[in-house]
Amino acid sequence: MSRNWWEERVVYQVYPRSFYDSNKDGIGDIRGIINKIDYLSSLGVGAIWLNPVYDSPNDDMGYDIRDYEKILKEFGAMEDFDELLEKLHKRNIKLIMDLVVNHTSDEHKWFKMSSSNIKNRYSDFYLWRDKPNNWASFFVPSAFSYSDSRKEWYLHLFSEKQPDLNWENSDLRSEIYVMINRWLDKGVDGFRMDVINLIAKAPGLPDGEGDGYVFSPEYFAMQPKLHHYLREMRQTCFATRDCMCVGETPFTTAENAPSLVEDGKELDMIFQFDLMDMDSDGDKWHIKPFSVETFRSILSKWQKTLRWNSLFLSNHDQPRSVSRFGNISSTKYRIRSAKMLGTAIHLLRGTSFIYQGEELGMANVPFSKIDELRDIESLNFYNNAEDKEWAFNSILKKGRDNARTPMQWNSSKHAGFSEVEPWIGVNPDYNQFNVENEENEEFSVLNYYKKLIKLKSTNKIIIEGEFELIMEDSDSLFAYDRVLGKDKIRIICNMTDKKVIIEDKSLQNIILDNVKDPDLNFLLPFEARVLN
Ligand code: TEU
Ligand code: CA
Repeated sequence: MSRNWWEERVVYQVYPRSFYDSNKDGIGDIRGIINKIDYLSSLGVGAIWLNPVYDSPNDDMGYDIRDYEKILKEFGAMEDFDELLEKLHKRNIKLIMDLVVNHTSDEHKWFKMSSSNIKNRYSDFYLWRDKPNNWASFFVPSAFSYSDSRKEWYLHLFSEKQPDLNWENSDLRSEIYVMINRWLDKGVDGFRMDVINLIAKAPGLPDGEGDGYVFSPEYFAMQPKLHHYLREMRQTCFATRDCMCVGETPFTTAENAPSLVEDGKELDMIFQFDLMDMDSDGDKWHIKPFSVETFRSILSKWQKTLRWNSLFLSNHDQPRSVSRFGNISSTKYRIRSAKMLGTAIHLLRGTSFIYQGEELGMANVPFSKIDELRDIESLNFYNNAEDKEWAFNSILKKGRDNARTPMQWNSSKHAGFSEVEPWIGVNPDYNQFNVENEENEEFSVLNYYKKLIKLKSTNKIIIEGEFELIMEDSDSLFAYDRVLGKDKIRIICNMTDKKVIIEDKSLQNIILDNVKDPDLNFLLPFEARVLN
């Protein structure tokens, strides 16, 4: 059987606002990405996932779309987008767009029409009620807001400027499919589908159980109707095209996730969040310490559950992985643990997603006051918190802006991202961790990632091999074999700051290692080794 292209290409996620500013307004833009195609190509990645570039008032940094057919002015024009797509394709790099269809902006023309008190085609495009239920939203206390013009309440799982669409309305669904097909006809290679498993809501929007506002995923995630919509969408938009659909699907479990991917009639793969939730105690702001056992058991469970996984440790919603799962107490450990984490995750079976800056070992940002932050989620959380000091500390560890500061290109002012003050401050560590330095430093995280990407996209065993967990009783190691027929590659990662003796030395040939003179008898702190 021939492989799908996404089974042998590594995806690189570009957050356009923070990638490269080409026109000196402090905001990254599409021309900026075009200017950096040589860099993308030098990484060896085979596809780009672009965070939303559509017209938006940016209440939630582009996840509140005002017009699906227009490019955000600050990012450029449709001609720039077309040029980007053409130039990426010339370099054999595919382009995946973000598809945000659980909600739109309240400034979208559909919502403006829908909130009118005169009945029209758009009246039922959103979820209107004469009184709110008790659901809590992701970003604000209540998931309902009142429309003064329509004199009714509308549902918004995210901010009040992100009203949820009513997928039961077939006119709405048709409009969305037409829009998707227009982008596909342009030549884009697929979509990362924002919270796609939330589009179907429980009929009647029943109250969640509990007092006050209750976060109620049992009524808004993974509802039975979801499968009908996804099948219809695939049939109408994707079935005859060679494109990739990855669903962002919070609240999926090993029990229900296969229903989204296993028969190939809905999605190609999903992002599930077990790893991202492993250090949360209740909600994301209450933090639990990292545990190797939990890390290992989550990954091995998913490797066994799905035929094909999406593999990631970071994205634009998550703190930097090296600060979270690695060790940044010294430069040496930071560099080594960044490489170790990349090895642990990206050599598993599935499609690797690398978030911009991960390949440099970019770390969390030492924000010093709340007005340095830009993210609606962090700002709302802080403003509603009683204990501000605790809230700020949680934001330092888990806030989304940790991932959203400018890409670090070189040691010049603003990290070479822009010639003017950027929309969000640069991480002060840019003097050391940046593309230019790391290109010139043989043992940099960047040069290691290039090797990793090459191995991931060219080695048959790494692409196709089965996953087998090994050394499962170790309290320091995450180790596994990738097995194809009688061929085997072994990956051993020391996730702790202690040296670990290796007992099983059945494989002797080191293909890749993140320390200079590896010793087959032991692993140094945060050492990662690939053997055959
Ligand atoms: O994120 C949705 C999501 O699953 C949330 O749990 C997300 O993790 C959020 O950041 C909480 O920390 C997607 C997008 O990736 C995110 O940027 C958007 O804000 C959100 O949808 C709404 O469109
Ligand atoms: Ca710009």
